[in-house]
Amino acid sequence: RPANSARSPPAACRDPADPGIAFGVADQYDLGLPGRPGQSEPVWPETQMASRRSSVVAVVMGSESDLQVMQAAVDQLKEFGIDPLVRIISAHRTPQAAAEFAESASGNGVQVIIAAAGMAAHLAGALASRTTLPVIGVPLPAEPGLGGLDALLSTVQMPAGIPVATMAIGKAGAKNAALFAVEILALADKELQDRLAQFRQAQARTVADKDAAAASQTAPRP
Ligand code: RP5
Repeated sequence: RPANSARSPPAACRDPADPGIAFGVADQYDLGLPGRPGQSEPVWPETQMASRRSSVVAVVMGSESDLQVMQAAVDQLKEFGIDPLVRIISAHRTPQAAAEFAESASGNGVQVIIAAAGMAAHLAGALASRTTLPVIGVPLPAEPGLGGLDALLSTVQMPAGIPVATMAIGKAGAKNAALFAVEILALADKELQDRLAQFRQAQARTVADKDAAAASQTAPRP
């Protein structure tokens, strides 16, 4: 099959008549969510939110306030040619949407779910409990909160039987979640394997260049 087929959801997942929930980078801060200033009515009723555009990777977060950190995951995925489905779904505020999303994700072409939340961060576990897709959790340092330790423990301490692959708190975790998702997809995608190898090489080169620059500044003068 084509090298990039793992990154294209089945045609049946796309709804050309309704691209409304296709949160891309361009409209990331115009989510049309209930309660946004200037918008009196919900754009997407909770129980209809799970049926729109799809992608092989879904980046789900508990609040719009998480987007600033989770943009790192979206950007990293895009660097690998993956345009993720971005959703704002709360395990506590919109539990029905969380259930519907998780239960329909696989059928909609999603292969990996990245779930990020702060405070009592049950989102990743709540989604994982309703799907057998791999779920990668990103604990976030929400305010007011405990600096992300609250979310870390809520995300990582899953009972046996429902795993969540938990990343570091915050931006590093967001970026690593994207890379981990790419690594999962790369198992069946040679092109992604090659891109991952290039990414590692470029990363190592950057560190080596910085090392050389630092060494040259601290070298003893003749
Ligand atoms: C969590 O509560 C969200 O994931 C967010 O990190 C935190 C605070 O949410 P907001 O009050 O900013 O919407 O569910």
